[in-house]
Amino acid sequence: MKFDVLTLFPEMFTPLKDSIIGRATQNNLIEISLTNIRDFSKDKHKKVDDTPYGGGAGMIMRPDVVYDAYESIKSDNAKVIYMSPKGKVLNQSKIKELSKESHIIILCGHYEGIDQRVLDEIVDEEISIGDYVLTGGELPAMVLIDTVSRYVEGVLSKDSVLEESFSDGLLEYPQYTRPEEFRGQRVPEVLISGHHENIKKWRKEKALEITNKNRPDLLTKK
Ligand code: 4FN
Repeated sequence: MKFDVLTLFPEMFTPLKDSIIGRATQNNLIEISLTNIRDFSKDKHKKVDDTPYGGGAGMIMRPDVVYDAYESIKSDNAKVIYMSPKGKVLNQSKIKELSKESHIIILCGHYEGIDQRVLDEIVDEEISIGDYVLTGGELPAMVLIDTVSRYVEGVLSKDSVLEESFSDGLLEYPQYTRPEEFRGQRVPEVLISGHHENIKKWRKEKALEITNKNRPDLLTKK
């Protein structure tokens, strides 16, 4: 799976080179290519933005500069995603769907956004990661890369994949490790009992309890 990111801040993506995504890159399971939109400015000051027609505060990214950056990396089989608060909110089923693509181009906005004409020209889908104000689409792009990469064959261990299908869209039950007693708090007795049926039942109850308390919306879904 190849991710091509079009961004004004490619340095923001360096942390991805560590951890699980970094390992997946080294194993050639995924490839992340960063294109600096600023490199495609024809201006002597490397300007990429301008004031909005109709007036208003802030600056808008120019369509010609974004388009030239896109043309430098475009391919016929790629899906172009614009990370935007106007998009549908990303969820696990969309993530699984995207993991079947072979080439994803991710466009990140900055300032007050991007001229609508280049979006209409190149974008297949707008996706949001949630309802809050951000300064740019780079963090959302990293969220997309992290979440989609997990489903690429070979990135996750078999255990993690099994564990996830078992948790079934609920929040997770509480986990414990050694020591058996920490600051007077003991590990729940059932987990030490070795009684696998009871452990399974206890975990299901705890998962339902926390989901019902904090995220009842997850229970009414599906
Ligand atoms: N954000 C809102 C309403 C109006 C504007 C924003 C906002 C970055 C370029 C977009 C934000 C949130 C989730 C990209 C937010 C996302 C962005 C995202 C994002 C600079 C223009 C902007 C009603 C959501 C609070 C700035 C709501 N997922 N504008 O944040 O790119 O992907």
